[in-house]
Amino acid sequence: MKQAFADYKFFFIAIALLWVKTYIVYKTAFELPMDNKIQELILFINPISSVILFLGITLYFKGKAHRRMIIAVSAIMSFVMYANMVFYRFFNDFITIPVLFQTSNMGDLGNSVFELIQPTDVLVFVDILILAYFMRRADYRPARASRKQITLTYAAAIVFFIVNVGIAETERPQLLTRTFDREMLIKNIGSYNYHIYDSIIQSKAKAQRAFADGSEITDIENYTRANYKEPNPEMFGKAKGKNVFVISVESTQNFVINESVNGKEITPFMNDLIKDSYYFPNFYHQTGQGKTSDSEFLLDNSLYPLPSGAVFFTHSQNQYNATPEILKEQGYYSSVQHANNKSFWNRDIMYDNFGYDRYYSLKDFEVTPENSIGWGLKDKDFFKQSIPHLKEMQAMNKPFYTKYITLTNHFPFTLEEEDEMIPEWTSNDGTVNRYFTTVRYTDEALKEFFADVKAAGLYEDSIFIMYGDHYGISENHNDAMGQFLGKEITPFESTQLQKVPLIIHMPGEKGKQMDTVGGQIDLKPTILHLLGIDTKGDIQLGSDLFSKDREDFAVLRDNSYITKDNVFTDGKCYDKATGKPVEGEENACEPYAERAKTELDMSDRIIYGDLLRFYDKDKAKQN
Ligand code: GP9
Ligand code: MN
Repeated sequence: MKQAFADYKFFFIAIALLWVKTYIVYKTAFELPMDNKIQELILFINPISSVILFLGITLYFKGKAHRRMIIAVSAIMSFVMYANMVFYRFFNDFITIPVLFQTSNMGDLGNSVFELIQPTDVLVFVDILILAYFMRRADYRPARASRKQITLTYAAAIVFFIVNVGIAETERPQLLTRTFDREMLIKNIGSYNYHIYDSIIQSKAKAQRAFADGSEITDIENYTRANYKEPNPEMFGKAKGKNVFVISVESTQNFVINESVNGKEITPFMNDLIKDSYYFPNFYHQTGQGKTSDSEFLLDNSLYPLPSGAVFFTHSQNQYNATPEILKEQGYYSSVQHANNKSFWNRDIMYDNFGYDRYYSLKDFEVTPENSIGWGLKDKDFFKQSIPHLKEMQAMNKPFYTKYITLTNHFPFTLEEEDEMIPEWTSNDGTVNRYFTTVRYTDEALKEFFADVKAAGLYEDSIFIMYGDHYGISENHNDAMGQFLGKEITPFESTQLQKVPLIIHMPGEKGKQMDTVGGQIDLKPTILHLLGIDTKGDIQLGSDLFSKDREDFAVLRDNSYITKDNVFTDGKCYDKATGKPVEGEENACEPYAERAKTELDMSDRIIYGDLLRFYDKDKAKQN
């Protein structure tokens, strides 16, 4: 035994290094709040099983090859860790396999990646260099390990894993069978095991499609039929035959509306527009890891995006019944305008699938270093350059549906001084400080755009639907947000910060504030009904925001849900009036719990099983 330790000295040192390093990264690079000592213990021991598992491979090699394998395995595992660190800085989340294969996205991150990488990051790899140096100096060349030694090593990995999961199960029952969030998985089984777990989940998804059969669509159809809400007769067809401008306003949260920073209004144009529009202050984004693309998925399908990965990537081959396709039947021409690579978020493929006639992407805009910042073309130039596209669409002699996706108000929220309409805020959180200034810029771009649309003679015959795609300020910035809002950011407040503005502007209509609780899932039936298109019989999980029968309800992709009076998040039911967990009547949220779960599950089933391929809409409509 002692001999084995001596023979494979560096093998054991490598295990210890990787193990301890992983723990240090957990504690320094991620925010993993610990409730008690047991959780801390679980976190400490959770890397060991996978570290042994993977470094165990090196035992199949002898001499120099063994040495090289130690370096290779340590480097790969450290790199996986590092990729998670960088990803976390941006998304406040951990990588999942589908996201990992979005390499085109990762490449395009460009500027943001630069902002996310820090000089101290080299520390993640330094120990490997030192290890390599000492192995060489010691001329470490062990003989091939015996079968018994290898078996013992793997047995140790298994034992560590069982002990790990055993303790975790007592802490968090049903950890692996129920869907918890990624943070909880990392905390309990560790980042490497999490990736293994994730790959199993993803393969399962692949299998799900293969095994799905047509009968499953029936109960989904029954559910959506039963939950269908009759349109408000005063609003149905109100915008029949009009052009539709959908404007996805990057990272814009509702808290900036009617707010000032250092005495300066953040969104003066939108604040004005709201006065002549239908404005929904209780409207939530429902996106997951697919960010903007998830919001687009919600918009055009009235289905939820996925609990992990971006549905635009993972299920772009599915059958959908998206808005552009429906509008085509009604004689509409549809397009998207966004000055980014067409393949970003796999948009080119997915748009085609949704039935968009045209995608005006990067190559359709003139993008130069002068008119770009951060992620690309500045919003003002983007809107300006879109006017000729509108003329093109107009020349088709058909009404059009066009979706704009803005870009300037994107992390890291940079702007040239000449474009700053209001100065940055002055907290010690640069991201939050800059956010207000870039939101203000986008607001100005919108103002100019409306003027240009009017000048082009397109205003009167159109309606405008503007909404925020998702949050811009993640929970990593709760301190500064707390300072801005003058209150502590509790899980309740955090959920309320997921509100994004929704403004429906119809020229000639006065509009009003609509307090109904809703989300992006409701956009599709709302828009179609305004255009006088019936949605009864459609498979949709949202409902018309103008419907008189509507219930106040929104489910977020992290399983939180919001009703008229309550917010359920983080396992607690909060009272909106007080912002505190409901006391006494614990059941205030309970009647909605089942519905929230059912709707998310149903949506996942539709997507994983590609169930819409079994749905004959025309036949269903006749019944
Ligand atoms: C990229 C833009 C921003 O094309 O939509 O993407 P996001 O990071 O917000 O999903
Ligand atoms: Mn976005």
